[in-house]
Amino acid sequence: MRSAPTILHLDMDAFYASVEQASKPSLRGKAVIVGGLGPRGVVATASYEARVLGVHSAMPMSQARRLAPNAAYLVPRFALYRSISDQVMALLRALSPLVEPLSLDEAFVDLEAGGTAWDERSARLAGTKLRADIRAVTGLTGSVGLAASKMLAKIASEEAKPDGLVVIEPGTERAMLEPMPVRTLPGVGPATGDHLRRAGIHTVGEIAEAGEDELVRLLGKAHGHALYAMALARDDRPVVAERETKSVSVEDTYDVDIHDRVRVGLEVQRLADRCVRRLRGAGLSGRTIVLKVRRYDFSTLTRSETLRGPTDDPAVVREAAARLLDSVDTTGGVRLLGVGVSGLADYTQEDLFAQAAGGAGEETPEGEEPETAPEPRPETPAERRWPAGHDVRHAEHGHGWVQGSGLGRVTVRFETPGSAPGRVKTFRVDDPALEPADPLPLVDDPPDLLETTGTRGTPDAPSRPRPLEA
Ligand code: DCP
Ligand code: MG
Repeated sequence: MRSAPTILHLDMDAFYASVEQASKPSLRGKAVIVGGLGPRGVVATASYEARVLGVHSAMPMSQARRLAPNAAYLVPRFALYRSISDQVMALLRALSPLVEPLSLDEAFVDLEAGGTAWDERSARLAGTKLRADIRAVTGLTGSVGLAASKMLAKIASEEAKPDGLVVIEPGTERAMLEPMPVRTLPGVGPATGDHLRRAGIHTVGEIAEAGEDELVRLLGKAHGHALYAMALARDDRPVVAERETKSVSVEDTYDVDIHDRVRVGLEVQRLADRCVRRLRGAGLSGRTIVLKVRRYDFSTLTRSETLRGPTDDPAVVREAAARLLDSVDTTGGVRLLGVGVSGLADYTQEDLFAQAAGGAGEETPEGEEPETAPEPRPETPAERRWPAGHDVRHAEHGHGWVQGSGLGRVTVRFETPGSAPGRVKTFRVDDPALEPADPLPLVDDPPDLLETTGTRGTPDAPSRPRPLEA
């Protein structure tokens, strides 16, 4: 492991919700919840003001509404989030060629490989400047962790949240990890966490104490080995520059073969949900759902189904996976299950709504060509034509966003990212003066930081020591 904290992990704060607050002045400082607003919708994210009320990612929307009845509820605008993510990623790529995005709002950067930092002081300066640059270009805050490994950099950025920077100095890692819950370590989800808890292991320090043999006995060779190393803060995984993602999948191996068909079904549903969370985290959607089943005798089957258009709707993926499972004989037992999504696409809002509305009727047999986009139906309900939070333009009143719609009316708040909080007006949904609009930039005149990178710098930035010339 390197001896300086030159691996940086950036994670934007309450990303989707912060973008919405930056774009809508009346929502700043307020509880904002972004997610699916339909009956089966879940929370994608909540602003920090809403988190105080107990609302968090992946919570059913109905529960969020009970906890935060006065919050603003908005439908995600993925194209906008992606364009802001692109701006952030470009700032990261100016620091190093080794940038590894984990999702739209999160990435590792190897500062040393980019020659941007080589010791604690230069790393801290680079992190501080990055946060200021992100703010100047996007108007948003991101939290930065700096450490000598990926695992610790990610833990540090979590500690830094919101709007902060934390450096884990090499040499202090183990003492810092010791009291932390086991769930802090990568790869410890609820299941592994439960497993460890039943063995009396609650903290990272207790993993280290238990010893490697005990960990392997509890979790199997690969997982036990890896977790023990992480608990000792040993993590040599390199930062890997972006690769084209071909598919997103998750799988679980079971210690004891599962025989119960109902249980197999439940596991598949759980995996489908997990897979969708990954997919969404990466800002993607996909057309082909894949189910993998390894049976008691190690025979492995995969089954797939291709939908008409890309989805990231958990209900759609769950239903497809369940249908695929129907065609697999699992008598005799199952030792591994997996659910994946391939045929990936960037999110498009239309796809998302089409899938959510169409439900189980959307799929076509594998190999069939997708149909062209359907014509907008005249009876399209107002909620779909005027999704909450989306931008509109009124011929007379100018730019605004949909605050709500229903019963033939749509309520618009007229404000822009640079304006003061605006006023609300209500129109008929078929008002010819009202039309959907593209989002406006969050920052009026962002500085072009990328052009000047390399020549510019914080005044007191030290210059990199150069090897003496021979
Ligand atoms: N996201 C999602 N569904 C989830 C988790 C996240 O759609 N179950 C989306 C919305 C988030 C974005 O991905 O804004 C980034 O995810 P993060 O986990 O980084 O969460 P936030 O950025 O919202 O908050 P934090 O400040 O905790 O990073
Ligand atoms: Mg985030």
